Amino acid sequence: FDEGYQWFYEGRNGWWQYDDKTSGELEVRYKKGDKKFELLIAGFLYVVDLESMRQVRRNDHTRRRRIRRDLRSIPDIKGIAGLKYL
Ligand code: V3L
Repeated sequence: FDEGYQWFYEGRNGWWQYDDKTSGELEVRYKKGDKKFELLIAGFLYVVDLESMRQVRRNDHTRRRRIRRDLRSIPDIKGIAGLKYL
């Protein structure tokens, strides 16, 4: 894992950090140069596309969110995987 980098998915008014396990998987795929792959997240299969930087629910393509790899210190982080920072 690169020092200081994290993975985020889009929320309504900011970004959520992926849980550590999923972040680790994303980072490994990213380093391998994978472009498109499936991930199981909280019981649902999502297709992650690292070229368009989106995650899309596999069985419902209307459920799409932007994703980003960025420094841990970006200001508009809401929390981790739905768990709000206080
Ligand atoms: N990791 C964890 N939960 C996720 C992820 C993910 N990568 N992707 C979707 N979900 P959809 P606000 C989010 C959750 O895209 O107030 C946040 O974590 C998603 O949770 O339609 O809008 C918050 O818990 C949603 O509950 O498949 O910023 C919640 O939304 C559910 O899967 C509200 O965040 C369906 O998402």
